[in-house]
Amino acid sequence: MSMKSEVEQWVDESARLTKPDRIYWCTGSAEEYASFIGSMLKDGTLIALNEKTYPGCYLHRSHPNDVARTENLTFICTKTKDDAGPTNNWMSPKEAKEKVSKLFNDSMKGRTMYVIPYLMGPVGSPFSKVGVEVTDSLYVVANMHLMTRVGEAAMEHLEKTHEFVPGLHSLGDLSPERRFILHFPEEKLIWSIGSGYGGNALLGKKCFALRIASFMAHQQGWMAEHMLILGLQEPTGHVTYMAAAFPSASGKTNLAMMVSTLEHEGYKILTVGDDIAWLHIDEEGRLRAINPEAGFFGVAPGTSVKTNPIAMRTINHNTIFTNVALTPDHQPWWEGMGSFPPQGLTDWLGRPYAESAEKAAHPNSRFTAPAKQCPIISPHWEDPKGVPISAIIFGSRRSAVVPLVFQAYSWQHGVFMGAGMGAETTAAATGAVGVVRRDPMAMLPFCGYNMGDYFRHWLEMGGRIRKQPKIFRVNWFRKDKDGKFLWPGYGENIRVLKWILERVRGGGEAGETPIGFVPSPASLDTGGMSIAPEALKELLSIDKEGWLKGTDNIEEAFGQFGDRLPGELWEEHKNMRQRLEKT
Ligand code: O2Y
Ligand code: MN
Repeated sequence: MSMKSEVEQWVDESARLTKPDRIYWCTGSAEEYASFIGSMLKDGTLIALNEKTYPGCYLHRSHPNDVARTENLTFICTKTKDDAGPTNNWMSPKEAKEKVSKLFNDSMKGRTMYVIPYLMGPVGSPFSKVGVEVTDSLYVVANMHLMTRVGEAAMEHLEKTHEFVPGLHSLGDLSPERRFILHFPEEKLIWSIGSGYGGNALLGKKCFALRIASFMAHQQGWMAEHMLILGLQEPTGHVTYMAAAFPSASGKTNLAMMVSTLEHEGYKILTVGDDIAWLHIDEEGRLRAINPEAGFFGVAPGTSVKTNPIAMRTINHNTIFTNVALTPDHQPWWEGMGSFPPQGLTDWLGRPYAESAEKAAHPNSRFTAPAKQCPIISPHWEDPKGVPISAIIFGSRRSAVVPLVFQAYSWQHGVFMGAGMGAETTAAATGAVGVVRRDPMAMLPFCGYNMGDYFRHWLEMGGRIRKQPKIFRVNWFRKDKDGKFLWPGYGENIRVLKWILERVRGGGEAGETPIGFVPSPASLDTGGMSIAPEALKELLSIDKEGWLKGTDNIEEAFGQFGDRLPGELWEEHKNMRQRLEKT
């Protein structure tokens, strides 16, 4: 059977269950996108934005109860609970299908089913993979057009690779009681119902490119990670590529698009990706990364000409905004955009904005924009071979304890550092904000299998990579006793990346500490920036008591994995505690 027929067979099966009135196969063409936009403008799904200042841009307001990923309704449906591990919600495939097929039954009656064949990764790359999403949401189709490569490219890749990940999506009735995001990694299948928002509904992103792909990567000897990819260009013109894992809404897009404050010295950033990296080992034993996505689905609040001028230039045309506020002259507006809320502002719910009210834009409001519009997109962002990775960076929001930057002693120590990473929670998922939880490698919500096995996979990959990237931890978010950020962040983060680059080259001064190699204040290039020497000292200081408490938390977190946690990580844990106790 041809691959097209296999896809058709699965689409027929899905249609028998959901009973759409019509089935439409997406081609991915510009005309198709324009016609979908036209339909959504007509039925009110989209509002056109100011054609002069935001050409080709639209606003969508999601259902007010459907504004973020819902981790509590997200399940990994492996045959055994142990294979999903203690950090995932689990349902058996049988129970999941019985329960949720009832919700899919007739869910597309009166609606059109859109079939979206899409490619994750550059055209022609041996590392790219095909997904087919069927959905009854045109908003999802339009976003998939921006975030992936839809149509022909996917079908051609499919004929060569004979493998696709099917994803069945329906808005259902949008009720959280009947909302489920289900992953069946063993059969590489996704079912999502009851949400039309972001990570729950654009199945190529978190569902495929992370949860299903991490499972495939474990089986096949590669890695699917929640990482941005950037190139750091130095004065000679040489570019060094780094991949950095940060939890949701912790500034990955800002870092990936940073305007360096050392540009006058010749240090600048080139963007490869802002959220997901697929990493393979090449023939020479180097780790290479591709960005599986074709667009950015970034958090709007906090994005401004000051914090991310490149994003502002990326998203002022051909962009879909979701849940931002609307000015009277139809421009998008959000908190942290750098201007006061204008008179006559309409909030994300479509109500007149009152200053006394909560936020005008939802804290998890988003923009969806094509990556090719990014003014500093790397010329290699679609290189089929990927880009060679020299440094892996783990970062998270920590207002205390964790220094600005430090380096792991070895790959194994770096895996321990990533596996034990603590992070303050953000608005990207429903639940409390600002609470420290362990978020290993920033993959807690995205790992499609037992994280104990995931850590083992990291260790094994390290054994196979001949030219190992060096591993670092960063924290831009440390605060002083008055609650003020100690580090200015944004474009100044280039100074940290410059130190990382020096360390990659075998240079850069650093002291051995219980937690890793920490730069001395003098070894960071702070020339021309205003930072008090005491602030710099505090940023690089080791809070022994805080770290000891941290090792207790890590012990508890590691304990949940039982004998699936690699012994090497317990060894690193013991060594760190001993080093701390000795100081
Ligand atoms: O709220 C959502 O559904 C979006 S989540 C998201 C979107 C883009 C990049 N990262 C994330 C995330 O939660 O990590
Ligand atoms: Mn993310």
